[in-house]
Amino acid sequence: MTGLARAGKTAFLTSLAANLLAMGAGQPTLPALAARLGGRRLSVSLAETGASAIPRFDYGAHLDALAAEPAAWPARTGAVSLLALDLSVPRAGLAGQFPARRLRLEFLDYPGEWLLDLPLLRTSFSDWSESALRRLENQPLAQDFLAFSMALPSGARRDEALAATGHRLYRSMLHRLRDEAGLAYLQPGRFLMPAPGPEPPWVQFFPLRGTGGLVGLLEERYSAYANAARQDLVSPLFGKLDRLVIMADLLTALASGHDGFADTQAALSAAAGALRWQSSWMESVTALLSLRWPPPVIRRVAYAATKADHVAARQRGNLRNLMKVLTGRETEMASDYFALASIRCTEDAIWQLGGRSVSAVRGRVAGQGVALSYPGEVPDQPPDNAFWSHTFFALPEFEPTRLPDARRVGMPQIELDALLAFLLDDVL
Ligand SMILES: Nc1nc2c(ncn2[C@@H]2O[C@H](COP(=O)(O)OP(=O)(O)OP(=O)(O)O)[C@@H](O)[C@H]2O)c(=O)[nH]1
Ligand SMILES: [Mg+2]
Repeated sequence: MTGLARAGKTAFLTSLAANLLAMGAGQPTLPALAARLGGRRLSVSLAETGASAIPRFDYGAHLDALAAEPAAWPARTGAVSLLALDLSVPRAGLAGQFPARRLRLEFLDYPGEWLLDLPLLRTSFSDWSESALRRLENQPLAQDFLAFSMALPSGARRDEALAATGHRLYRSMLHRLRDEAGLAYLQPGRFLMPAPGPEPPWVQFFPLRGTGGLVGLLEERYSAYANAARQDLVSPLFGKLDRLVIMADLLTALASGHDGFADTQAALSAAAGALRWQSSWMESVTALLSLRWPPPVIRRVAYAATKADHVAARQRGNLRNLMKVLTGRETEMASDYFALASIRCTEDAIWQLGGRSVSAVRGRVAGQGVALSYPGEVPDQPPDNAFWSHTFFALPEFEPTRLPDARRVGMPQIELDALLAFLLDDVL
């Protein structure tokens, strides 16, 4: 389960756990999944941690935050974590007389920043430097770093202190681009979200054009970084992945304007492009390393545009289609597209705006109480220049619905049920 930073991954896992557990207890929380099961009743429990080395997803803390007065959204995620559920699924049809099938579902909350390291595994240092530097050219927040790299003599000699200074400037610029400019297409991802444990010295690199001793040093470090990212991917943890949910908050990207949207679009297409070759690439590497056959391959991908409760039902078809246009490519994986709200905070409402009725939503906006919102027309294609010339697309930030009873009755959602029915279709 992955998505760019702030895409809504933690909210998704929290809602998924609460709703599956409540469904197992007989609540009608996930209608599309129930329809797929055709009357068979799931039993669901949180799996034991056992001797697992991966931190567990803090389901309890996130539910407590949503149950508190006032309710709060889950905190920003700082590391990889795992949600594991044990399911028992009665068999369908004539096989119903055989014992129920037992499944363990493991969901990995994979930091969005790391998704953008996948394309690096296939890119040389000089190609990466070229494209990274080109993206920074007109970026005001990059001026300190760019001034430093311009001032370096061409063919600069191998110098660890210079490498460290450049790295420090580059990395603090990445942080500002994410936190102040809201950009997502930022590489390398582990500069923003470090891997656990002490940081190896080879992280100290930055993009630089040309040749010479310093470039040689940076290139060696870049290769070491790419190797470490590759090792992570073939570790037992990732080697077991066989389906994927990719999330993006396209509504916020639309509201952030032309440049912000272009950045999200580029980041998504880089990540989706890396996934296209991932299956064939992983296949050979995992087979080689583990002498296992057949190696697991990603066979199902769900693409979800999140926070879809910001727009009324009539607009969600456009949102789904926009996600499809931005990521859709021919692959041998089964894929589907969703307009998802993991934790629905609004209801649809009709609003009289400038003398006409529009399909709006109603929810609690921080500092304003209950308010109506119509963010504007969601485009079903990447918008053209005419779209950006109006500033009518605006998004409020809704407070989470307070959910004191989610452990028992689950929580309101949009299309989370359909997404799960697709993702698990073959095992159900
Ligand atoms: N209205 C609404 N807002 C949501 C929903 N899901 C997420 N959000 C908003 O998006 C923010 C980020 O959600 P998270 O689930 O923390 O996102 P994340 O992808 O885990 O973020 P990082 O861990 O920082 O990468 C939340 O704090 C909410 O403001 C949803 O279903 N509806
Ligand atoms: Mg998170």
